[in-house]
Amino acid sequence: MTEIIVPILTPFNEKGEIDGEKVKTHVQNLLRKGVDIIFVNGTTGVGPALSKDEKRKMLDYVLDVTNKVIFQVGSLNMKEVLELVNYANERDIIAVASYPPYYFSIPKDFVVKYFKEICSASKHPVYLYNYPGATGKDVDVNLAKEIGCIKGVKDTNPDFAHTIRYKELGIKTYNGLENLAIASLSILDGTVVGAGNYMPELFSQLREYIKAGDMRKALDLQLKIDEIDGTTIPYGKISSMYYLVKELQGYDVGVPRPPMYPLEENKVKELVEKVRKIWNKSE
Ligand code: ELE
Repeated sequence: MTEIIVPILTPFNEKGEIDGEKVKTHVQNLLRKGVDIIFVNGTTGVGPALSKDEKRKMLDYVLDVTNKVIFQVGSLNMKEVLELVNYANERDIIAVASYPPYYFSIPKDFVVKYFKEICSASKHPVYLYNYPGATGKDVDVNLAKEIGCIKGVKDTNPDFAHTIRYKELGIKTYNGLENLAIASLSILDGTVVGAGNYMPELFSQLREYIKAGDMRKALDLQLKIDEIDGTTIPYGKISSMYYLVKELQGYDVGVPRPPMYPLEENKVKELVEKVRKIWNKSE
């Protein structure tokens, strides 16, 4: 069966500290609603904005509930990357993942070296998190081939043809965009969806429709998901999720931490009303 992977948001309290109990409640609910794997320290989990200690804490809180985990270790500090890989080595997880070194203009062979170093240090399979729109680097199928040790990829890329090509390497291949979930769940190994934090059941339902060959229903549901996901953009997709989990899943996952600013009360009310209206529309 194809996999639904949720890049888990990172629950913070008012002081900006991670709240471990909230992580666990959230993971339990996601698994109950059909999510297969938790991706830790991704974009939605504000991975680049977490300290090394916070990244480790997130891993352990999730591991208290499940070992179906992909642990994102990317950083511009190589020492930290390797420490996180070693931390993962002592734990039972599916894979470690990393985006390439971002921000700096570097030649491709530096990217190759970066991933090779991770592979040599890791006892777990190493997955590539390719998100050219955010990192400014495209580690495409050819570069992944050159790296040689990549065992899976999450490609956050509107160019689905780009994602499909990784299959040439015979590796686990996921696309990371909500609006391509229908395609990812049909022909790839699954989908990685941030919006799965607050509407996991809709992605499970989407997978059911696809499995049953009911593509018309699947398409209508995909369009509903897109409409909901699109509604959150002006409010900040990541900030919105905290409020939508509370509203739609029924438990508290804390607040976002600046620079993901919390939303004012009137904005939350407006957002929730809009989303509920779309959610409750019949397909
Ligand atoms: C998505 C990104 C994409 C999910 C992660 C994910 O969070 O790690 O703003 O939709 O382009 O790839 O969150 O973000 P948007 O894999």
